[in-house]
Amino acid sequence: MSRITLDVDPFDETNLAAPYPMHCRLRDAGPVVFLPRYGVWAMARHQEVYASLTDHESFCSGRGAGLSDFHKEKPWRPPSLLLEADPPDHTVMRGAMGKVLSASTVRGFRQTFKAEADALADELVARGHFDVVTDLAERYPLKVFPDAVGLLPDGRENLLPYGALAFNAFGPHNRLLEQALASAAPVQDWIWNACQRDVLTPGGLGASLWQAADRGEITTEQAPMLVRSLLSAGVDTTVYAIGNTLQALSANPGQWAKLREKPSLARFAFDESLRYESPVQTFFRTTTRPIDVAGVHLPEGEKVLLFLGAANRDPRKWGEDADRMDIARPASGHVAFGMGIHQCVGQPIARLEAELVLTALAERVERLEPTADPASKPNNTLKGWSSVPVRVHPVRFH
Ligand code: OVV
Repeated sequence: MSRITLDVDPFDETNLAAPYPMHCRLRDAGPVVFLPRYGVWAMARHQEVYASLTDHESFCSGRGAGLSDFHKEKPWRPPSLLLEADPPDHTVMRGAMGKVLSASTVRGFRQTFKAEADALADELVARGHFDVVTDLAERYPLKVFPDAVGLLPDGRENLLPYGALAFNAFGPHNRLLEQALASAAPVQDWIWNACQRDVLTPGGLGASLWQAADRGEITTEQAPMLVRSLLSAGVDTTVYAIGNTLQALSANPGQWAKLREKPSLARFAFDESLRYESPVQTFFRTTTRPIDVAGVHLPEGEKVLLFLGAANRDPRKWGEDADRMDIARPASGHVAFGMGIHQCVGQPIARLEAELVLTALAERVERLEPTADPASKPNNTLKGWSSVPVRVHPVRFH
């Protein structure tokens, strides 16, 4: 089959803010299409995205999970030992990180995370109106996650700019990346310092990674790099995820009502929201060999752009109402956390944070009424909002 090309720019700010019409074009054009603007291939259907994510031997991560090919260009920072690595090296790092972020460790955070979620919900309900993003989706993870990692109180304002930089850096050298890089040096210095053993509180996730080095499971050079992965992937992702979930639920009062009726649906509501508006929209892979995708030939060493957010709305997988948010829908099989060996290792923490925030609000709030249109927050990889103002209609007798 001959190659299908499509003249779209997925990193243009209009498409970043409103990607869904473009997703439809990409999926309908074919199982894999060539984007001449960047000289890369793109997949936007669930079947091919899923298949590529689970075939790490043919679609590698070691040449970068962004547009830049680490075989051809110097990475903006030393590559992540987790995200930007392949087996067998990746396997060791994933084992160490998986142990530190295990379900049982994360169960230990529930009490303190719940107390913070309840206190914040009480405060916001008492206030009567608030901004879902700045007053909740940013505040909550920025409190509980750095505490869990064991960061000192000072300098935490560097975490969001660093995450924004890391996720913009997966895209092209456009205005967004240039802006993020402009003021990045002090942020990067602060982050690297925060990864060192002597500044991490005993008992935290960061200290656990250093203990893995003490036990010889990883080296003392690898330990701070894995702490850096926590700080790169653990903040903005959850901020966008919680913001997107509450934006979607406030815009769909019927869905909020379903959650109110049964707050134990919180985890399902979160999965459906991840499917419906995926915080991480895209990742790249690089072909390790010539490979046929649905009859189309891809050479070795080609960048492939995987549209997670488009796969999650593919009507071929989810049916004709894929664009509708429905918390009763079985959303499992979405690829918002990725799939395969690189699937998000921090999921247990992300899910705990979301569950507790959603439950605390569902118990206290009859309705979250949007009081203005949400404002989108442009990023080369993340889809979300910079502002979502709402009025609270409280439950009468909580
Ligand atoms: C931005 C990002 C996403 C996922 C993983 C990492 C970074 C990492 O540094 O490992």
